[in-house]
Amino acid sequence: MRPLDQTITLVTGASSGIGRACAEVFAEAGSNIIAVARRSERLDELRATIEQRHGVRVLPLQCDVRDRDAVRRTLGQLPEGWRSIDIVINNAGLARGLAPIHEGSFEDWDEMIQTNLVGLLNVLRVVLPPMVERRRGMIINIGSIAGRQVYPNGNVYCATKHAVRAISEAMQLDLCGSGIRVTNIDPGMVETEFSLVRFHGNTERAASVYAGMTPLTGRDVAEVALFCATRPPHVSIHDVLVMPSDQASTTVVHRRT
Ligand code: NDP
Ligand code: 8X3
Repeated sequence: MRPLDQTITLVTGASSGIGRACAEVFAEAGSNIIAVARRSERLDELRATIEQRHGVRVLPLQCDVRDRDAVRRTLGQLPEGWRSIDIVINNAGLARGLAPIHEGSFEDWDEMIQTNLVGLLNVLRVVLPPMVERRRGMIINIGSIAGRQVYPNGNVYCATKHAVRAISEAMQLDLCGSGIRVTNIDPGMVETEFSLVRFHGNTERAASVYAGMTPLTGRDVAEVALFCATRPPHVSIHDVLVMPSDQASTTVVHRRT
């Protein structure tokens, strides 16, 4: 018996980084996986790998979380056998740019707000009502250290992650006694495609973010999420801050070079 046998976990942003690692780690624990992202070829590859390795079922769903109608259509009308979701990992998100507030790009701001905040809400609003009806379920929101501390030029990204934190706390109030647990996980630096996306594909600049220090891996974060999800039903881990040993805060990072 594995701890999550016969369960269903929905992961947004499952095509890369922390989300992909969550799909792997939760499948290892026996959960069937609904994998959501925009890049469908990556989701197909994930399905083949995970089904073969872990003997669970994977449902790949191409969906842009910013598109409210698409989220309603895709997650609101799941195929037979996939409707009873046990765990939702709200992970899809991104940073775009790193600029002082007076030089920021409206396009970058819109993309971050629409993905990290509106997208997360779109998903929650569709997946929560059936959970409330069943009086069972768990939501894991992936925030960030940037949701606790702002840093120079991080303005709007930090604001979206502060908002995720506020939503997690609000959900804990609204859903108290409902049978649904809400966990907020705030990671520090994790080496994924995050910085490549932030710097619009500039590989050199992305690599420099992690130079001389040892960042977290997606798996490190996924294992924390799994720990939270496998506590007994009367235990709710509300809030986790998980940092690389080399990082003390958003601005204090120990580098060996
Ligand atoms: P990656 O860029 O590796 O992964 C981001 C994932 O989000 C991808 O699967 C991407 O899939 C998905 N995604 C982005 N936009 C959308 C969208 N509109 N609709 C659906 N899926 C979307 O980065 P990380 O794994 O690092 O990031 C995951 C989360 O972790 C984010 O919320 C990020 O803010 C947070 N985080 C990251 C940290 C880090 O240092 N890396 C630290 C703290 C928090 P696709 O492009 O295929 O749609
Ligand atoms: C990602 C971590 O500090 O680069 O959320 O913003 S940070």
